[in-house]
Parts: sequence; structure tokens; C-alpha cells
Amino acid sequence: MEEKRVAIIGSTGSIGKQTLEVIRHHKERFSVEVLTANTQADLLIEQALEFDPNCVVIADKSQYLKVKEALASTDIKVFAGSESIEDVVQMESVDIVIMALVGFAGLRPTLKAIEAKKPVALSNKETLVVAGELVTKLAAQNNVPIIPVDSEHSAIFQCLAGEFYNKIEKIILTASGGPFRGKSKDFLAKVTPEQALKHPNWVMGKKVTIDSATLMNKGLEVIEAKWLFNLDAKKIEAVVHPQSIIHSMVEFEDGSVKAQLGLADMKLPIQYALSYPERLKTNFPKFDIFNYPNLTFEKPDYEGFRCLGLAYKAIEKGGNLPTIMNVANEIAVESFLKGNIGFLDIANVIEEAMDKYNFILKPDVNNLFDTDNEVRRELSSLYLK
Ligand code: MN3
Repeated sequence: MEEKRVAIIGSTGSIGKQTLEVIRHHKERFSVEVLTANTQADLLIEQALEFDPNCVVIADKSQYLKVKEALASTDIKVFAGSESIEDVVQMESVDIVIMALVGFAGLRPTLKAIEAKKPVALSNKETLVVAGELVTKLAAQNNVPIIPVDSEHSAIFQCLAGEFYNKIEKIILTASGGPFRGKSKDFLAKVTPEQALKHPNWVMGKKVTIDSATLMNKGLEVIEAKWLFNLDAKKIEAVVHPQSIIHSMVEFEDGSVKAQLGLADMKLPIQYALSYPERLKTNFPKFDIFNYPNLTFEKPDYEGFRCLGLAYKAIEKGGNLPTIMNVANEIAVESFLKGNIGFLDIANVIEEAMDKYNFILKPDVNNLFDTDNEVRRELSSLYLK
């Protein structure tokens, strides 16, 4: 079996670290070609010394010398600046790119990787939220697969294996409901960042954890699913499933429903994205059906968790509205984590931005970057002081 050479964009984040754990278990199958970090130089150095990549990128230029010196005795090349990330994803020697950046920052390197005809294992959902139409079109033109890493989308992807041209009737996208499932509005109004950062089932980065608590994560995932599987958003139903065992389901035209089950462990979808279409044996903890005699399902609370409805609204109108929604959410989450706004204000900030900013029905990439810039600048000055 040929070894796959992997570029991990965002190797010091939650998905990046778990990707390295998968590779550590399958050294005969995967090697690390590129590692990139935003600011965590020490961890990047440690990872580089263990996995011996061809090159590393530290996006924060002020830490270039530190990384360079620490790796001076190796032949690992060191680059700095986020522009360098756009270069390294195109390297001849890269077989697959794991896009594990968080937020809008994932868009540019994803476009570059696709243009260079690199298969992309996509963990960054914001890329498809803001530019799903452009990204999927570009991928089709370049004949490049986008393989989902997000657990729900990996589940759908797995359910669709072997179905070829069979039509999807509906996708049932499961959500854990987050730490505040069933809580009243009065309770939600007083939620602190510390409470919101405790997710019951999944270990994730801060942004995703808050998005899970507000259900915006599910909203982003509805949009992500729409583009990955080429469906009308009306055919994607978000369902609360607190045990996080069924990672999503697909209903076909004949009424048959397929589901993918497993423990809530991101290493599984990460590994599947890397090894697809093969499955590799693992010694990770396995799902035991008798530990979960009750798998339950509920409708989401659209009143208490307004972000989910806002996401449906954004995708229905389309254009640059999902971009406005996404950046407003990024700023609102950061503002909430700083203690500047309350938990329920997150949806208010997003809704206000969606009503306020200039709507463009058919945006090109530059329109999307401009929209992101403008909204980010204005909302940052309002909410991130
Ligand atoms: Mn998910």
C-alpha cells in the first residue's frame, strides 16, 4: 500500500492534534508532509520534531525565528505568514490536505488546494457556509474530491457509499443539543462562558463548543450538508439526539433509512477521510450497543436557540447572507467569551447584521471577502472592545 503524504493545515488545534493521533497509529499508511499553526509555536515545534515533515508554517510571523532556531538541526523547512499556508497546500509532494482551520480563515487555502487538484479532507465548515457554491463548483471543475471530516457529514457520506445515483429523500442531521438542552430562556440569559464551554459529549475547540451550545453549529452544518450533498435545505432536518451515537441518517425515496453509529470520537471521521474508501483497523474504544439501550430523539427548540432558524433563513436567501451570518457569529461568539455580551445576545447580533448589511444575490469570491471584511471590522469595533 502506498503511503499518503498529508498536509495538516491547523495542526495545533483540536482536529489537527487528533489527526496526528490517527497518523501515529498508522505510520505505515500516512506520513506528515506539512504542519501549520497560527500562534502555538511550541506545540508546532514539538509536532515537527516527532513527525519530521517536509515543512512547517507558523502564521504568526513574530515567532518565525523561534521555530527556525528550534528546528535548525533538522532539514525541516520553516515558513511564516498566512500567505505561506496558501503556498504549501499546493506542494507537489502533498497527496491530501486536512483543512482544520477554524472560521473564515479556512476559505483561501481551501480554494488554493482545490486549484492545485489536491483532495481536501474538510473539517472547516465555514468554508462551505460562506462559499459553498463556489467551492463545490471549483472542486467539480478540477475533479477534486471534498471528503467531509465533520462527524455528521462523514456519517452521511458513509451512508451514501454504494448508493450511486439513488436519490436522497431527506437527511436527518443529528445534534447533541449541547449543554443547555431543555433550559428555559431565563436560564439561557444568564449562562456564563465557563458553562457554555462544557460540552456533554464531544471534545472540541472553543468556537465549535460555543456554536454547539447555541445550535449555530447545527445551522452551519445544515448549510455544509446542502453543498456537500447538493440538496435543498428543506430536505435537511436537524434532530436533537442527546446520546450522540447516531451521527446522522439518510432517508431514500423508498422510505428506507440508513444511519451511521459510533462513539463520539472525532478520530473515526478523521481516519475515514484519510483512508477513504478503505477502512483501517483501530484500537480506539469501540461502541457497545448494550451501553446505550435508549437512543432518543427530539425536535430542536427554535425559540430558545434562534441561531438554527437564522441559518435556515440565510441559506434560503443565499447570496452573501450566509457570509454575513457567519462573520457576525464569529464576532458574537468571541464577544460572549470575553464577557461583553450575554448568551442570548449572540442570536440578536447575528440577526441584526443579517438585516443591516448589503445583500448580494450572486457574489463572486471578492464580494465574499469584502463582505467578510466590512462586517468583521464594524462588528469588532462594536463588540470586541
Ligand atoms: Mn459536527
